Amino acid sequence: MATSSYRFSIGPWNLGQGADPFGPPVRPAVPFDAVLDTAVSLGFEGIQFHDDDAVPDLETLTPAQVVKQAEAMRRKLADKGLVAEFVAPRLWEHARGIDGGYTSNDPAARAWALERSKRAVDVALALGTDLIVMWPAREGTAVRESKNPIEASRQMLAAIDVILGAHPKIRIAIEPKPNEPVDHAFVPTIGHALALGARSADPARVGVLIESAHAILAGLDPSDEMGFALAAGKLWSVHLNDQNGLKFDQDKVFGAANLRGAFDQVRVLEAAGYAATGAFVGFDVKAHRTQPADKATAHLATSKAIFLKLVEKARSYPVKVAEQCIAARDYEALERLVLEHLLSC
Ligand code: XUL
Ligand code: MN
Repeated sequence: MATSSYRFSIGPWNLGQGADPFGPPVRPAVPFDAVLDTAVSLGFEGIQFHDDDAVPDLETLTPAQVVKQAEAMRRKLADKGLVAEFVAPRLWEHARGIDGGYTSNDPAARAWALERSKRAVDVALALGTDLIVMWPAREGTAVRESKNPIEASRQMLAAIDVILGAHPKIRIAIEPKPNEPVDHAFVPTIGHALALGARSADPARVGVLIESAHAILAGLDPSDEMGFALAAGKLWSVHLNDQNGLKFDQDKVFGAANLRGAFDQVRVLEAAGYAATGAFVGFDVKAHRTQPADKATAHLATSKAIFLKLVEKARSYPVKVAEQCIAARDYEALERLVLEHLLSC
């Protein structure tokens, strides 16, 4: 079975130190080179970057210095047989982005966010990728009346156009999340993201990255969200993970909370021939805080192993029998067929 035709990617934030809002880090920081070595040893070909993962302290450097450092990173990746998948401008950690970037009420902060995003485009191109991921982290509100949602929607669209304008080849994958760190985000779902993209200066260059947990947090089914984007030819990356209901963004191992939901996601990727598009499968998962440092890559290995098992389940799904159930409108029989298929060895 050619399950190996999928390309897998990780980001350095997937090897975290276990800090949460109630407790400090419990594991030593993982040096960037160790992230790359982990990627190689677990069979991940792509590296996902926040702009300053690739070029630390990029705000203190000239644009030319930023490009030089990103080019050096590209060579480092190539030496290990790795490639960059995407770059995301990290607006949410900087002091200037405290109230959001593109939708900040402070015009100086908005100008900074656009400049920083243009630097992220430079970083992406120097790393050899044309993909910018836009996770609109603090583009929203905790106090609804603090921002004007009409103006904010226009500002989000304007930011997309600035990024598209930075280079004719650059593509944007919007990664919507309905909440966290904000209470309500301005681009909370795939529908919002695709609607904005359709109104942009070049709709062909705006697509989406779907994270399973983000869809669940919006009360939506990740596989249907994927189907919606795939039907439009807009699914340019995925962050597969899981989420145990409506709470904080848990980034659990793929399938850990809802194995059938994970199967449905794999099924829709298979049905669309996602692997053949060359787009990556990322697992935006984090190790439990309880996990010892020397075993803190298991969440990535497990997510990938479960994904590959579910690819086999999708390929061995009894399609003919399922079609008979559907033709007879016997959805109870279909339910049983799916459950028994998932339980079969
Ligand atoms: C946040 C999230 C981010 C993005 C990249 O919830 O998923 O890690 O994937 O910035
Ligand atoms: Mn993500």
